Amino acid sequence: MSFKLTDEQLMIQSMVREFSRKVVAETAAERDKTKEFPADNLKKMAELGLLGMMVPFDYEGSDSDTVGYVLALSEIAYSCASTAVVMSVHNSIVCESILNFGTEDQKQHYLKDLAMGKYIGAFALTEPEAGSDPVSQQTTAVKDGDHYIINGTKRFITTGKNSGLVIVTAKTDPEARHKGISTFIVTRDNPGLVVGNTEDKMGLRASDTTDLHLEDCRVPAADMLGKEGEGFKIVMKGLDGGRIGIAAQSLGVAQAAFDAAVKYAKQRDQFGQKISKFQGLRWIIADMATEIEAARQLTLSAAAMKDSKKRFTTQASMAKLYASEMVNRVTAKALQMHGGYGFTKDYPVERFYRDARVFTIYEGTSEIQRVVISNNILKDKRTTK
Ligand code: COS
Repeated sequence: MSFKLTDEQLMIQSMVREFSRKVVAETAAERDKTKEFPADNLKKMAELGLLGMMVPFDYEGSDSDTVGYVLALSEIAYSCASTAVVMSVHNSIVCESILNFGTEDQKQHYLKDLAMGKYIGAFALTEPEAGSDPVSQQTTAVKDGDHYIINGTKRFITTGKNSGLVIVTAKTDPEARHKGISTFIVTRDNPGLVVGNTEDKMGLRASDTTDLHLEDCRVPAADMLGKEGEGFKIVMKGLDGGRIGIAAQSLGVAQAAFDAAVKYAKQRDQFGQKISKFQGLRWIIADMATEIEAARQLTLSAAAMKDSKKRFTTQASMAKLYASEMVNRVTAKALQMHGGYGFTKDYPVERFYRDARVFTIYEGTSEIQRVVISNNILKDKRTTK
């Protein structure tokens, strides 16, 4: 499959590139130090329509396709990976899940506000003892009249503190496995939604990652997303789209590291010449560029497959696996090319290197992506009994 971007996709790319490099880039290094949440970036991104990118116009979105979204997200990640992960979870998982599974009422009440950026969305699946294996989650939702009462603890929740709405998974039938899980929309004003510990992370430091405690959290039955017992499929479908988002973030950070490394190699003199003249470095540059291009094609291909409404689970996992592993290789090489300077905060590559590290971990580790890809090829399995 080859890609000729449409005029609209090219327009999105160039508009977001300009915004990202002028506005988002300006505060990225400082935010990495202070861990300040990028609320001001997000406010401006809402004005540009970047917080409801794949949401139809009818629900105040930008009605972009996934390819356009991937291009935009990579551009934001190029300047600030912390801002990009907030944008990714909000668009890829939260908006998309409500769009795909929400009732008309939920779309009117929540999706419109999300798309306009009135608040940011979060997605609470992971628990202290349930990461790669979400079926083993302990959070429960018990029916009580026209409400459900949710109790449990969620862990590593992106935008756990700064979101206005959280999609929460819970077991409505603790005895059942996949079919015992349901999803709920829980809003910030719910007194039973309590923010716990905020992680002190190696990278993506301006994006808050927190525990969320659900303490007798009463949620109207009307705020269940999808049907009872449908939660696992909603989550898996959401993660399929989310994984394309992580691939897009990987592309953006890799491109930033690559551009920084090329610039440095053309400026730095050693042994009486620019270090870009040395064949050893030129081969590294060639390998980096090739890997970035391969990841770009995989990511755009997964996005195009999603846009064509075909099942894209395998392609999303392939893109996520390859792009997230690629960005870790590329940022490590870019840092190495900077020599001792790469190890300092005077150059941005050390931030890129730290930010990229989690990409092979969140929204499904590389190992889980390999499980998904091989399961779909072999189709003879269930990983768990
Ligand atoms: N889209 C729609 N439905 C899906 C799906 C998808 N991508 N993946 C699975 N399903 C459905 C299956 O069709 C199956 O339905 P039936 O019971 O009706 O047949 C059901 O879900 C169970 O699927 P499966 O047997 O594949 O589930 P497993 O428990 O074997 O595990 C893995 C699947 C391991 C792949 C899954 O648990 C996973 O992705 N884990 C990682 C979770 C993750 O990313 N965590 C990070 C937290 S988010 S930061």
